[in-house]
Amino acid sequence: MTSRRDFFRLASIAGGAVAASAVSRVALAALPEPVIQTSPDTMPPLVPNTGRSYNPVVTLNGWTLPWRMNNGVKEFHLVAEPVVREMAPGFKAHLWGYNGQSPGPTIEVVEGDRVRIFVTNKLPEHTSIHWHGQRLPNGMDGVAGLNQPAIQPGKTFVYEFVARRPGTFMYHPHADEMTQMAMGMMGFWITHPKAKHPLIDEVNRDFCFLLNAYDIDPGSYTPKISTMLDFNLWSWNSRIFPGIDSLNVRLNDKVRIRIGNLTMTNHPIHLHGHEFLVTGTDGGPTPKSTRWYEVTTDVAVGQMRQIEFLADEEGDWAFHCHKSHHTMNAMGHDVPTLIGVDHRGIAKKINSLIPDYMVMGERGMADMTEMEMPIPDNTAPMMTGEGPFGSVEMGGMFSVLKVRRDQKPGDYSNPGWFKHPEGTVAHEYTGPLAEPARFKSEGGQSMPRIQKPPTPTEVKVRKPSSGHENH
Ligand SMILES: [Cu+2]
Repeated sequence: MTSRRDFFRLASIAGGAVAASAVSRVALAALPEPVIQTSPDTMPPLVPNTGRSYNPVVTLNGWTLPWRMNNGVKEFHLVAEPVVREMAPGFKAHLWGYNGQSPGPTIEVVEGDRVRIFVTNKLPEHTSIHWHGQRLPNGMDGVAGLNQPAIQPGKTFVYEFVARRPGTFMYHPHADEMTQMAMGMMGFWITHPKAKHPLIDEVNRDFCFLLNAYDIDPGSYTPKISTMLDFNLWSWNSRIFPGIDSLNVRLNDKVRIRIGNLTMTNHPIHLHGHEFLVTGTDGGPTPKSTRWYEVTTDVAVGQMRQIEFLADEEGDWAFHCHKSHHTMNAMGHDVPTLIGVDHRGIAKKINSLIPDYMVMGERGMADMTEMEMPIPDNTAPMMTGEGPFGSVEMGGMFSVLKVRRDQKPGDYSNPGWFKHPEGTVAHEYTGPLAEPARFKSEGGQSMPRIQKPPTPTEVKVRKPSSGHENH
């Protein structure tokens, strides 16, 4: 905390315009104390106690960086450093991030705020920060080599600009980008409108998270940085299901969720039980005439999306990426589909050589979650999550929107499982089963085929075994 005396001392130092350059010894003494976060839990919203007021966001499994007011300027201190991030209970990754966590803390400001951000580099190599999506002086844009010299290890740089337009933004390095983003260096930035905005509604709950991805071999701790597409951990704010907190809201709350994508592929984000509007993109709020209701929105690489909906259906609603391999955790990729393959003969032969040999996946992969096979130290099961009715068989980019009648305003705590009203849960049918009636086709092919093969070919669907190149 800054004392009143410090405040006036700082005010005299920070008079003129500051360029993105190494700060002097005198200014170093004036650095705001860096705030470090050690917990991966979702922190309560940071209600502003200085500056213009606003309705703060909640960062999923994250937090908002406190600031200090210095002569009307909001001052933040980011520390780029190696961190240990718990990606799910029992699974810790050695990443790079900011202020103790990956992603870094969310920065929240108000349209028109003058913002000064000190960036201290405690990484073993140089870095920089690009303020993704912002209007700012060219020298503050953070592309090392192009707009500024890189921040060398041990150095502190200062960025300063006015948050000119309200919206959803991100920050990330623009120096050795492939390494530093693969290691988890990124964060969220929210600029709230300074007054009532015709295109920005007041909401009861405002959540945000980044889409990120890692390639960490089972049993190891550090991401492989040369991976371009074939990641094995698909995460929200460097957390994987069941490590991602639920989004807990009150019945009839107006809810906004802000999503930014810093992975190398697109993610169709899908919400169950409600229809939402895309109310904001990279460029700010969307014109009302461009909004239509949908249940899935694709967030492409480098994009931000804001969705909004009325949470008017009670229950535990799945909320996830719709690419099915993005709701799974680390697994071998070259797994052929074995559904429908009869292993009995083979298993017998192999068992005579390897007594413990076990065939997997001939009824799908769900049986693998029941087997609870031993997994290497420090990894997450491929798909898991114990729900009220059994395993959810999910991993990666999956969470739950919990809508409750009795959730208090401003209470973000997990209310537990939904208690379904009598007679509203799908259940087993135990009556007689009729023989299936088969439809006869009414159509026919438009033209006969020539050079027909002598015998018809039947194709059985099998996933390509070459990996995930074609996301
Ligand atoms: Cu995805």
